[in-house]
Amino acid sequence: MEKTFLMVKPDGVQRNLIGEVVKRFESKGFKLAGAKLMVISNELAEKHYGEHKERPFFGELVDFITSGPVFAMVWEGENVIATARQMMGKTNPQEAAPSTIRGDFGVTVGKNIIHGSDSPESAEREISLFFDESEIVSYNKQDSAWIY
Ligand code: RTP
Ligand code: MG
Repeated sequence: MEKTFLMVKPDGVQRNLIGEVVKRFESKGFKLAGAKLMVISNELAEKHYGEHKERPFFGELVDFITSGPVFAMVWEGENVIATARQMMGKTNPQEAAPSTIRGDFGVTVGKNIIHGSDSPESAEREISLFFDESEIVSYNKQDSAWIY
């Protein structure tokens, strides 16, 4: 089954939105396969956001994502990568539709609550950057039969 990497950013943690975010993906029918509260090192932040290295906001982005604890997660389900991106909403919360996480809780592009992998390649790369194989849990859930 497809897996994605999602992360409540430092602003989401400080604003008590961990539960809200987890609730949305749980209620949707996705399965949590790994989760941890952690502070991202500079080195990990630069690797994670490597694609934005040349962008003018790169320094700010790294400073922000390392500024406090994040809640890192792996979620599993059919088409979870694209569906999670839809549930997050557009990068800029001012353009994100209501009922999306960024549309409901964010105001500025720099503090947009949540990160989610944007492709199967990013998901694989980000899961292995943040999680050891032993931290990914494989298990059966009774509700699967009512979702698939
Ligand atoms: P993310 O990687 O965090 O899930 O967000 P995303 O795919 O929707 O957006 P991306 O283009 O990958 O940008 C990464 C993060 O950089 C910040 N950003 N700031 N100041 C700006 O113009 C600007 N543009 C992007 C956002 O916080 C975005 O989530
Ligand atoms: Mg991105």
